Amino acid sequence: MPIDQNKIIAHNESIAGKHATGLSRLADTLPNTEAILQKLKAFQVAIPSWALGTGGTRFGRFGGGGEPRSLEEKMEDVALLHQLNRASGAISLHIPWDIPSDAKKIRSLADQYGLRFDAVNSNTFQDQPGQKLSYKFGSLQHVDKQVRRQAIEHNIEVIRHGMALGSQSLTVWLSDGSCFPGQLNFRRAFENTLEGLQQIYAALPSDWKMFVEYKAFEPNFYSMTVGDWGQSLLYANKLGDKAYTLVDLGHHLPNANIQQIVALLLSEDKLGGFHFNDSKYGDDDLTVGSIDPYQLFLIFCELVEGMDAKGMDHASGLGWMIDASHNVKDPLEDLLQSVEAIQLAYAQALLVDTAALKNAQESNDVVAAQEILQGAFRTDLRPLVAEARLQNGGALQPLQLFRSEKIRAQLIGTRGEKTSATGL
Ligand code: PSV
Ligand code: MN
Repeated sequence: MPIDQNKIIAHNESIAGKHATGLSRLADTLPNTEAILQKLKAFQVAIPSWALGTGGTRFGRFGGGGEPRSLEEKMEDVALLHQLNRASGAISLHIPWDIPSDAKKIRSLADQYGLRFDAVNSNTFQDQPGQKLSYKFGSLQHVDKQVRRQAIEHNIEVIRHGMALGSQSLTVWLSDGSCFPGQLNFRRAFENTLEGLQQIYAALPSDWKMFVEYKAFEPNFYSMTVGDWGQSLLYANKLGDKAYTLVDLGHHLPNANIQQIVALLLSEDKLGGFHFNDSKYGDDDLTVGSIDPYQLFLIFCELVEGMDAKGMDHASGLGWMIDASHNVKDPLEDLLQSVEAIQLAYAQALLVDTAALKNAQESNDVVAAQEILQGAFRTDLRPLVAEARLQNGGALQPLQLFRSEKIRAQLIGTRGEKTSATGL
């Protein structure tokens, strides 16, 4: 295993007293800490394989050393995260960046680590070495049928890789669109894309879901063929019951009310899942909760309320994934922060007094509604999240332990200073 379990136990013992004080203070003042704790313990967030190495911008990349060099090492990193927080028990792969050389071996390694494979992601936004036709002018939308065919076949290939690993969902994000007025016939681009998605959908196993991810801009800056939640929903509705919209928090125009989008997609039974991250301007892919934790909390309020209304299981009803990667943090530390931010927002949303909020809404008491939401948001539930980790066998303070054990230095020792297997 990536870290000796005894080290986790020793770490927990060293701060047990302080933790117990914080926890009992919460239990004494809040009504439902035990119920929140049980839900937190069941909640898992998938780690994207491409977030394990340092990201970059188009201006440069500053690799941090000790980054994973192979799929096996990426899994080792996720296993380490999971050992520390017990909330990262799944990995999301991107094909062809993560093609398993031997699916059986990879699957048994995952079993050994207690990991499962979350959504597999296709990639028609880059040309790969040896690829016959170029995606320069799009993939599923392309004017050339041969290019469309190639993109469809790639997606079907991705499904096959996912099946071999026990994955149960495919995420399709298309960079398709146009950079200039007149470049593209919007209607034909939509029709071609729909036809392609239909063929991919037809290849989905019966127990799979297909997530159609939208994005407002980048790499195309005049139009995106799956540019917003409305377009994604249109495709998903036309495709069928196994197709859903995927919400990447960084894929909206500034100031979009993401929580409202989430509420409506959920009520239409078309919300598939998330790519969590945070942003100030666009698709910044920053650490979850680092810029606007209140928005994250409000999103979780809609999720908890909407999922409860539908009787959905919080842990398994939707696809919970992170999609973040950047230049200046240790990627593993960043992911520990991201998972914790998600757990905190979830716990705070569970704390909301839903009956009182409903009352406030029905009586148009705007002030009371704000007090209720902000009361929950301003409650420090970190001891409860730590307790969930403890009860699941993880570390009370994963980040602290990661640093005190000098885990990055150890990884640099075994993997070297300048390594990277991320496709980005
Ligand atoms: C695109 O910006 C995106 O959010 C999609 O999910 C991709 O698969 C991922 O980032 C990696 O490029
Ligand atoms: Mn994404």
